[in-house]
Amino acid sequence: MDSRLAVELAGIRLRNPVMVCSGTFGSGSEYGDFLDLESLGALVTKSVTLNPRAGNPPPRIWETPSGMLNSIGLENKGVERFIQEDLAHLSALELPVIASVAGSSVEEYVEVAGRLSDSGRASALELNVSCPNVKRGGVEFGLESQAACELVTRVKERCGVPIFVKLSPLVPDMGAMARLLQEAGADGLSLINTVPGMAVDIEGKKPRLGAVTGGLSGPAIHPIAVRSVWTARQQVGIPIIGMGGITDWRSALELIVAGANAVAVGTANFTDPQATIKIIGGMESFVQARGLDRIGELVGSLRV
Ligand code: RRO
Repeated sequence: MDSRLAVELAGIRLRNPVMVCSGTFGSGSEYGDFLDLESLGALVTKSVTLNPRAGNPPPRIWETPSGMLNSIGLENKGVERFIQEDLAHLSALELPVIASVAGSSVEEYVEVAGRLSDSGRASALELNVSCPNVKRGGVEFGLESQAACELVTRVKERCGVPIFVKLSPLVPDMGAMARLLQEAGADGLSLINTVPGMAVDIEGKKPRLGAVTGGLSGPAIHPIAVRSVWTARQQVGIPIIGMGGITDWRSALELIVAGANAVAVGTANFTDPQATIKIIGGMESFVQARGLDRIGELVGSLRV
């Protein structure tokens, strides 16, 4: 382990800046056969709601050129079972766990966040205000700054752990949104969620996804993520977790140079369960070759 990769995010110490994105890593244990979870910087769990949700009709996944559409529809077992079954096991690891929170009302977000915070088993929370695949509780809290800021204020009043806000790339003014969220007390930002999209079967004249539309992830969206991180970084000092289409250490470092303090790998885990480990190795070689004392020197080092 190379201590030059260590970073601190909102008071949480990570052994390296490489995390996994919400929704792409199950509850962690599914990947235990492929890698040592304690090699990761942190793990972000799939978004949970107050009550269990069955999710959207199949098909839920469609592969696209350089990407993947998903429409899972926030399937989850509900916050209580998640705390008892998944967080209990994850919190035994030497690994910061960030629990992702969703809801269809401010009250639901506050309740779910409060229970997770009270459990003492999450190092931080990620407020998902950018799910493209549900009718309520998705982007309506995350595209309009007043609604997003009110949500953050309410959740912060209730919780004792740092709060990251995960935003959609569709936020009309990413810089202004980032600044207002920082003023509202957000401890950090997670940029970006998937990009709304759809695909069509031209023979059957049907949508490829059961829910018709979905969220696009994978290399196709990486430049959108870099631009979102860079735009937000010019307005805020709070930590940014950069994500969207990371495939290797170079695409991860692009986000860091653009302004991210840490990165999260998502779709790449599906094609290579060891993608994160390879990215960490590549970062180690990079800091070594450049003679850097710590990877943090690269954060926002972009010269424009
Ligand atoms: O469950 C999903 O369909 C989903 C969620 Br909650 C999200 O935040 N982003 C995404 O691409 N899919």
